[in-house]
Amino acid sequence: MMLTRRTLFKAGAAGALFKAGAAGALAGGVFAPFVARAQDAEFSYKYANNLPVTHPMNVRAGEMVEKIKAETRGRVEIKVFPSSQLGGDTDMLSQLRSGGIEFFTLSPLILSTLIPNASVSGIGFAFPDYATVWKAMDGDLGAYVRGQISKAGIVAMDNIWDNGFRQITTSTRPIETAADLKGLKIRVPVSPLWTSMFRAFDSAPASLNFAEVYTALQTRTVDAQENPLAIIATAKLYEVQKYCSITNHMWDGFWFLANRRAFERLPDDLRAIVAKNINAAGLKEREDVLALNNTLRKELSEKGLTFNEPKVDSFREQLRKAGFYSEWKGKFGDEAWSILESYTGKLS
Ligand code: X2X
Repeated sequence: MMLTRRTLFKAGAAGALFKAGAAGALAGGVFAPFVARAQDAEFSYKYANNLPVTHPMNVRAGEMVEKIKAETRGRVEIKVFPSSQLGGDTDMLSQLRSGGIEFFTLSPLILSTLIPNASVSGIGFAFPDYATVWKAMDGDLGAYVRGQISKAGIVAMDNIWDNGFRQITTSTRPIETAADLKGLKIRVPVSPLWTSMFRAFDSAPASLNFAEVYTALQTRTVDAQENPLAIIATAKLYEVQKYCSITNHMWDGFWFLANRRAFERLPDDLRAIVAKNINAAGLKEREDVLALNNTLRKELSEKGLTFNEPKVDSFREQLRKAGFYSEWKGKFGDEAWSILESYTGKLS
């Protein structure tokens, strides 16, 4: 591993090195107090995620862990491991289950590799706007999914964090209608629903963990990807893409997940402090992402991305024609589908 002290410090990974027995290399200097504190905490937990340190998720997580530490008087210390430092999403999900990491944020669609109906919130063109998203996710739809998650030995915090409405970027051509997606080599996250959606568009979707995306675009292994603007900006995907089409083709979030054994090991009062601060940070992160997604277009244009705003009709029509909605209604079943439609209106 080629990590300099500087990048290590920036990434907040001192704990990992310490545990790996490399504390000697870090003795003295700026790291000494960092290491000493890690030993003192009664509960020393890891929170891992796939996003850059500059994304609001990690900015708010940084504040959150400080508050938790202060309010628990140092008894609970959570270290943040951003940027897939501990592995890709599918790998981190295994670590969360085994207890190798205690906290992890994950898209509901990727979580569906373990809990199939978790992806019901990710159906294409389901939510018209954020107001509907939060009503559903903080309401019955979120409660339904959290119920499913808890059956798998994982705890999901009440308020899902935002990823955003997703947009398609390419290095080849702007996407104007569904026909432009035909044959497109597009990276999608590892999830049956994502693959199914882009197959319905007749694209050639390739499942890759986010850790691999920048390089896959740079080497032209794929020509396209789709993500919210906050990620296109903070992960610098604009450096390796030319066009950005505002398709808003699905909303995506991040469930803040905890390993159940680790979470329940916390005494009630500490657990309440942790949960309260995670949910509060999530609500702030939602505001940050909204603000970014509203303002980033100008900045990304200046960095060389060419934007267009396709009409949604051809995309929805293609999904309908391909049987996408009826197929997934069948897979999710009537209960999940009717809860979704109680917020979005009829989809199929
Ligand atoms: O992998 C992605 O594209 C990302 C970062 O949006 C998710 O976590 C689903």
